[in-house]
Amino acid sequence: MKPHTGMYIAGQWRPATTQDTTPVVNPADEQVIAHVPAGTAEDVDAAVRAARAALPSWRATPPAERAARLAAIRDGLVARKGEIAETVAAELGAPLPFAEAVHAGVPILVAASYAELAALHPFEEKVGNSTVHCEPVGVVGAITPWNYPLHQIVAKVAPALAAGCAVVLKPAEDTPLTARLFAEVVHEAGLPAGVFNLVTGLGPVAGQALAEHEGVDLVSFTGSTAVGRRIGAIAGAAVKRVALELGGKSANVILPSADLAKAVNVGVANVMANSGQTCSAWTRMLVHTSRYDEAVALAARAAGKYGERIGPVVSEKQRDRVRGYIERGVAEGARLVAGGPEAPRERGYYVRPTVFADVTPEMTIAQEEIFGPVLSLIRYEDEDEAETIANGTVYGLAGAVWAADDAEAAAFARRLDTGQVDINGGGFNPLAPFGGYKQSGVGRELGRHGLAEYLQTKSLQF
Ligand code: TXE
Repeated sequence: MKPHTGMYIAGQWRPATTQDTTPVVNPADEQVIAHVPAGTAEDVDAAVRAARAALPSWRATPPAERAARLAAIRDGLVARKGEIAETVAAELGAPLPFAEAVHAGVPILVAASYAELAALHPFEEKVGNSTVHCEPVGVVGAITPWNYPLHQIVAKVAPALAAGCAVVLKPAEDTPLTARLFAEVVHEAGLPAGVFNLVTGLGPVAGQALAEHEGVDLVSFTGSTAVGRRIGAIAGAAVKRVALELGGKSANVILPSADLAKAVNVGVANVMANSGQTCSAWTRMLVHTSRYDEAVALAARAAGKYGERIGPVVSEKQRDRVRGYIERGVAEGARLVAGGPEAPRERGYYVRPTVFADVTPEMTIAQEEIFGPVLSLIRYEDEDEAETIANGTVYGLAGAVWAADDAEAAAFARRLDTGQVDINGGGFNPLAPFGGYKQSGVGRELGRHGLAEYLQTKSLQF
């Protein structure tokens, strides 16, 4: 892995003004693999100034030309797919095939979708005697987490660029190498200097300075609900736009008519993917009482098969946090049927794929986001109870419904207070809006709804 020495500001690679750095650790073997600049408020200020300076001409660039730059970014991601996968594997610990298929593959689809949407979007519309102009919000401060390092970046930067915004990105301190790679791709794609800037650094230092900067017109944040709340308060006080994509505790509702084995196997795979570090993961499996014991046996068997195949979680902090939740589940009386809190290996931040049965809706493991490979099976007596349990958390990000036919599952999906529901397995769609009801967030990402977050309207009456 090559040394990582710079932040990217106004088209130049720079160290932090203080020359300070932070280490990047490979969670699979606990080795330091690089050091990255620890940006401060001063660096954030330089980046925001660069973005403001670049904004007028980028905003005035025809959408077709912005689309062409996005297509060049997509091509750059495609050309460096293998390198992206290796980088995510090194700093997140993701197994290489998953890193290539998902961590590199999905952002390519998202970048491609915005290259098309930028060209197609009606930035000017006639409404009665008015013309409505969709104009960029301005300078975007994007703060991203480590769980899907590149996807989280592209899901913000691509629509922002399509809209005509300039961007300052502050990626997670755990996974800055993927962000650096992305900045290289942007540079090679020929984006004018200052339109995209990268400041690495710690959340409470560089992240907070970015959210607070008066030159930032919109803060787009993905991460924990605790930090999201702070960012919402900062944005509220300054009356600036904000988009928050926060945690989840999604329900996988298996109706009695469903193909149980398929629903359970796909459900377990969904939770174990990325070592459970997915905000939309279906971490609560709701099963009708008549099929509950069968589902528990199937889930335990499915989780058992993961064994050595699962990657570590991102950091020691997250490993301890996830283990703490597993211990809490046991202490509150849930029945462990797979996995447990013990470390599966001597080195690396690994957690055993874990399944709990006899989980009741009020238990901590059924209410709080664990963000690790931990599944809770909850029983229900009838559909009304399934609805109450599914909607009975502060979150509302995603979910799944399984039934003999799609229409039955879709009818139940209408009863869920959540932004996205997969019907009988579903499948990723880069054009479908993604985002939360309730405390899972504010705003939407992906597709034209995601683009709208970065636009403001001006209507001219004739
Ligand atoms: O998140 P943080 P952490 C959830 C998940 C996980 C928990 C903690 O439950 O276990 O959050 O993870 C930046 N001002 N999710 O501690 O701290 C930080 O540098 C401005 C769900 O890693 O929220 C990083 O870039 N920025 C989630 C980003 O916020 C600040 C994905 C996220 O880090 C800041 C990740 C501050 N004061 C965690 N403090 C999802 N929705 O997908 C931190 N940051």
